[in-house]
Amino acid sequence: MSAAVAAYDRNNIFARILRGEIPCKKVYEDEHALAFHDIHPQAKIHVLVIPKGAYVSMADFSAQASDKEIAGFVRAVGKTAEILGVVESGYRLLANHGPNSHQEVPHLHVHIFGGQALGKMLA
Ligand code: IU
Repeated sequence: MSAAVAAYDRNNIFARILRGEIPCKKVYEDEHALAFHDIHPQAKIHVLVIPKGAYVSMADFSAQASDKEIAGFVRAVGKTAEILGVVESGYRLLANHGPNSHQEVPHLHVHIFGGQALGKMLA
């Protein structure tokens, strides 16, 4: 299997947040991931979870990351949802990639939306 791996811009805004150069409103952090509130929330609760490694997309992540990083990231998403208190009421996960999806920041991020009834789809 071959996967195209996108070039990673080490100065993208989320890389700078990970390096502590730019502050964020942190929700959760562990060795694999950081979760923080989106600066332009599109729902009552809108949090981003990012892996600590240098990955642009889920395709890059799944092709390049270790099983430990992948498991750690997925667990961090689940843990963040728990911390936010949205597990029972429900929430939505979304990851944009590439121009068709309007990915704005070229570092893999999963959006968590919740805290309110969401429309059927965000597309
Ligand atoms: P997208 O999936 O790449 O389109 O989403 C990027 C998100 O990152 C978007 O919701 C922005 O509001 C958010 N964001 C942020 O939280 N902090 C920032 O400094 C920047 C963007 I730039």
